[in-house]
Amino acid sequence: MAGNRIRNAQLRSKIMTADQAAALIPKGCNVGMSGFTGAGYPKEVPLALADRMNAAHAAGEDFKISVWTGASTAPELDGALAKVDGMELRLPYQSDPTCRKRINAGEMEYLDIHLSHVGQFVWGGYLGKLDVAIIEVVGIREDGSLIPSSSVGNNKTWLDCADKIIIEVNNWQNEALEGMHDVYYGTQLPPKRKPIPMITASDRIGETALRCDPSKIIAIVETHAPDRNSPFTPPDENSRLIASHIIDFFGHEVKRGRLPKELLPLQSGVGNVANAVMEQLQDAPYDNLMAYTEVLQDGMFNLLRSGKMSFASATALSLSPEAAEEFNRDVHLYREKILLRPQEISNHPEVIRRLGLIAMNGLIEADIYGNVNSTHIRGSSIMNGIGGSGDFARNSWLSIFMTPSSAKNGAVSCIVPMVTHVDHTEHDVQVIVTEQGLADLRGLAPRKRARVIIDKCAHPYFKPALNEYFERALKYSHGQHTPHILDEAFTFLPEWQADKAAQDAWKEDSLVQADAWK
Ligand code: 0RQ
Repeated sequence: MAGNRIRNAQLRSKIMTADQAAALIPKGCNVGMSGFTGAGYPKEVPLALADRMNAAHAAGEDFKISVWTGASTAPELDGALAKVDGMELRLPYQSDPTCRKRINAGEMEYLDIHLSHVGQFVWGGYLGKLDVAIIEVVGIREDGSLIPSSSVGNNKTWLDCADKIIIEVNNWQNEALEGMHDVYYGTQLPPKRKPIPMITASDRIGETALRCDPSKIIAIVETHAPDRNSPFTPPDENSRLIASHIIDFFGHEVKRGRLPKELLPLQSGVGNVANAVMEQLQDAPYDNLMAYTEVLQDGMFNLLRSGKMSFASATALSLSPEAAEEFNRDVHLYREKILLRPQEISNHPEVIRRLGLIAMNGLIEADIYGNVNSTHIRGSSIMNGIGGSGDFARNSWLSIFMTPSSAKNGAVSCIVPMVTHVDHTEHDVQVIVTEQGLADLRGLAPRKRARVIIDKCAHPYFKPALNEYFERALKYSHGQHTPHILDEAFTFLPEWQADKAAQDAWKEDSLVQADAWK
């Protein structure tokens, strides 16, 4: 195994152990790591670095770094570094439980940036200097260029901007991945920008490998480990209902001539619900589907396998262990069907707008006017991050958000009077879907939106309270464009709803307030 993936003979002299490579990473530096939604992240150096940090902390020394990635990684990276309290700051998207706990405890900083913005922020110098890049690749070519792994993410930016580079060559990933990447080198900073020359999702516009200055490489570590994605849960009843509302809606749109019969390129977000929608498209009457997305999960992979989908452009494969094994074995079958691109291209607003995507993303809560919170619990605790949902929601042809109508075993309504944190404003949200139904908000002014969202999307248990809130807002709100009772908008919580006395007190108060405003 040793060396044969490293075709540049000179670079072979840089091969060392993960411990030796980790020893080259200084305290307090900014480190750009590969990895996007559990794919293509470095598997060994971060673990060795965590050990080093642990030893330093035990000896009473401070040892933290700032970690920049493409998106979420895995327990061997985010989990390991968070566990030893080794991260000063993390950006741009994470979903690790230990990391989340530290962020919400105020023990580490988290910058939740639109995924398409990260590259230009780094190029613009707003995030400081990138000291070290740690990048997983499948191999190194004779000319020193790098064959990307199962994700591309921000690797191009990290390699271009970092002072020093550590490479992990993962022998587990199939070498036949070579040729499935499309790395575009035409992006510039303003005012020198030119149009990105992509007209359809399948256009190849760049190179198959990442350019890399060999003099910056300080270590090469050989690994042999699969990406550690978790399995998807089989679609539950709610996911199946959400998927069928969306598929019915597509049928309606095709019938009215508002969508072509092969639909438009699909973007599908992370998680089980997004995956279930893709699974259900398998039996829907659409062929020649295309995807222009950031994450390619099992559901989409199955569509490609069956031939229902002819092509998918993404920045990462985020497959269950079974699907990853299958893909790794049969890469040759997908060579003409998948392109992996840098996230600044997969999520680029210009391309998303030009291709006219159908974007489908999850949410935590939506309000009766269509504002969406994708990231925060009760306005203050982060769940994962905005990821690419903002890039797609604002710029797609059709922007769909989906969620079960309630969370926490039915205790919490996901439709609320006013969201406790806004990621996607009412202006970026065209359709909201729950297992109860689908609200098409296009062309509706706020009061009509409220009626449709409550009527179609709210859980029957919460519907009366939402209607009651809205009716009183219509009566007492200061303004009638987007009627609200501000003192009450955030008290729509289960414990408050169970407390009749508290509700009566609020009603009294809002009457007094409304009088004061008159
Ligand atoms: O928490 O597992 O602890 O119970 O939120 O919710 O229903 O499992 O849904 O996995 O589809 O995730 C928005 C988080 C949905 C995801 C979000 C709790 C719920 C559960 C997850 P538990 P579900 P999903 C492309 C697009 C932002 C990024 C994005 C996300 C957990 O879709 O991160 O879209 N989106 N990127 O119990 C309290 C509520 C709640 C709630 C849900 N109202 N109150 N808890 N939960 N609603 C990909 C990338 O950008 C990389």
